[in-house]
Amino acid sequence: MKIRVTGAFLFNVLCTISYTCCGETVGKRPPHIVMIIADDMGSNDLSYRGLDQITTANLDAMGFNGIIFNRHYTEPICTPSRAALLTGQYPIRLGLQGEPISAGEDRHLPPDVQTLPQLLKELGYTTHLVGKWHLGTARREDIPKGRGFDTHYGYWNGYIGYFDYETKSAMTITSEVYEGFDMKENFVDAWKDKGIYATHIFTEKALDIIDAQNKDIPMFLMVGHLAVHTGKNGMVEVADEKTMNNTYGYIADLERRRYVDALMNLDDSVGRIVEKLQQRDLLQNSVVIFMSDNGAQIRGIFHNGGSNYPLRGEKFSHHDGGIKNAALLYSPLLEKKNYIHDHLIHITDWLPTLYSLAGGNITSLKKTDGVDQWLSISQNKPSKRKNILINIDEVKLYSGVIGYGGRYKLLNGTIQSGFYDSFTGEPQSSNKMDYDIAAILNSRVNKAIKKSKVPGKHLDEALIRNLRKSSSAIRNNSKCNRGTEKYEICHHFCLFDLWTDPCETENLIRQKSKDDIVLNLKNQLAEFWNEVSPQTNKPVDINSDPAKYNGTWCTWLDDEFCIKIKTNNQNKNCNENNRSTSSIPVLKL
Ligand SMILES: *[C@@H]1O[C@H](CO)[C@@H](O)[C@H](O)[C@H]1NC(C)=O
Ligand SMILES: *[C@@H]1O[C@H](CO)[C@@H](O)[C@H](O)[C@H]1NC(C)=O
Ligand SMILES: *[C@@H]1O[C@H](CO)[C@@H](O)[C@H](O)[C@H]1NC(C)=O
Ligand SMILES: *[C@@H]1O[C@H](CO)[C@@H](O)[C@H](O)[C@H]1NC(C)=O
Ligand SMILES: *[C@@H]1O[C@H](CO)[C@@H](O)[C@H](O)[C@H]1NC(C)=O
Ligand SMILES: CC(=O)N[C@H]1CO[C@H](CO)[C@@H](O)[C@@H]1O
Repeated sequence: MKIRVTGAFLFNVLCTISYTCCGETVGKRPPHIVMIIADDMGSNDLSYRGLDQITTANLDAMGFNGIIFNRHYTEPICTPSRAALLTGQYPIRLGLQGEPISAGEDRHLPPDVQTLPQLLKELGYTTHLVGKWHLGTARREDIPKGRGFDTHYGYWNGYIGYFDYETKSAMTITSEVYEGFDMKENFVDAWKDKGIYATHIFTEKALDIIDAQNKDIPMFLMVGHLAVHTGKNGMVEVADEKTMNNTYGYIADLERRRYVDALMNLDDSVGRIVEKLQQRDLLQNSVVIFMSDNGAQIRGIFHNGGSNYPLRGEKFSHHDGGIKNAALLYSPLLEKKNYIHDHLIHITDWLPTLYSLAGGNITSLKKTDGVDQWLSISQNKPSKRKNILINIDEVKLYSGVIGYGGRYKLLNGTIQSGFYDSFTGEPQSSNKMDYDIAAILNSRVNKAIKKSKVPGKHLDEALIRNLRKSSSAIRNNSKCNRGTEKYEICHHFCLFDLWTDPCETENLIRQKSKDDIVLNLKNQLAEFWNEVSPQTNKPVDINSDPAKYNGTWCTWLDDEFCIKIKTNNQNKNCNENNRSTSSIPVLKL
């Protein structure tokens, strides 16, 4: 109760200030911000991009009513991407540029770094995380409530089973695999919810938060869905197999069928969230953002059946299939809507963009690699961003930069001899379905937007077909249709012209005419190399063993609140490990 009063008080102070001082924002209330993140979703997997297998009606409707980002870059893997999103800094500043954090590994966001929820809280927002965290769990101060979120319902580590909420980790020293429950309502184990499909429980919790929101206080709600990451036994789990078979039986590849079913549940979740915002009368002052944290994983551990077609590469890769990901935004505050945003934008840009939109003064931010993109987004103006550091992994020795306003990409090395660099995933157009325009018009998102009576164009068939055609134009790029032909792997330096060759089929590094460009990009990249803060990766800590904590992952370095009940899981896990080491989905790059 006390916190609410403080929030309302802060908001009133802020409101007064904005009435007297802040130019454009006079009289306006800070918008509600809702951010929905998909896990390992491919850029080809939403139907607005030309996919002819399903119609992701809610997400398509969100993009068509708002904005579809065509050059939205993230990091190539989960922990770095989420760190960049929440801090507005390149992961090399945080030591988080390498492998994702393992369960039981003592690694986290640096304590002094500002996070988006912390900053928004200072501006009077209530801040909520539902779903995935994956930015440190060893101490209470490392988890969401310690890093700026008022509430968290969800999991702390990289992924869980969709029903049993268990996750595993390989003890680095003994190489045993430990398993524990990882679903928390703040600090309390959410045993009562075990068995409910993860996408459903996260949706329910998000709706509860919107229902309970005081309308006079701005809200930041981040929903980190488990979908469409793999769950138990390295598979994407579905809500109900029979329904899946009935609905998507026309998709022969069972892995793909599962993925599609999980994705359609995610699409429905977005529909319900936007619908609830409208029902609560919050939508007309909201910014709703959807994105994937990185590209789909096509091969190797955690492969999920997603597709980045026709972009080259997948999760982990510095090619665009790993980093140029699906992203959408809907907001009545946009001055221009219904368009494809083709300007350069990076995941670090959200922090300054949203902070500023919320009434913050970005010159007071301690440090950011992000750029305030609101003008570019809201008015379809060129981006102020000229380059992007893709990432530098100084341990695996691969790095890359994009310069010249997004045109040229320089890569320096790869991982696993290019294992992740060639596959795009299937076009997924073999099961040709008619694009379901009616489903989009009748989607929860489209109906909610119509009902909210915000001035602007309503979707119709012509507008939908037009936008879809523009956003899937890349499928007709002649260079992009070279099938599964092997491309040159970037063992050392490579240069690509992303404007003429968006699928990165031709390495231009040996072209004399490109020498200046190469030199310039090498200099930019070398500068970033000088700024790398070394990776803080640690072995998985044997003391984190869930067997000590009633079979749960807990904040083991700060365990006064952990349930200290020993289970006999330790032996069980050892045996399991012995039986099936090769099929256990724990990450080893
Ligand atoms: C769904 O279909 C797959 C393959 O066609 C089959 O193996 C599986 O048993 C089916 N599941 C159910 C519940 O019918
Ligand atoms: C933002 O902060 C800077 C530096 O603290 C200050 O000079 C500037 O006047 C502030 N701008 C606004 C609009 O308050
Ligand atoms: C791609 O080319 C085909 C055949 O020329 C054409 O029918 C289709 O409209 C084109 N698609 C796009 C997105 O330009
Ligand atoms: C390229 O990568 C190597 C490590 O493989 C590194 O030593 C070198 O500094 C990098 N050069 C540039 C220009 O990024
Ligand atoms: C311990 O775990 C069981 C599930 O295995 C759960 O039902 C029980 O509530 C837990 N005990 C405590 C004290 O949290
Ligand atoms: C068959 C097999 O893999 N056995 C292993 C089971 O685990 C113990 C201890 O970790 C190993 O020593 C065995 O080799």
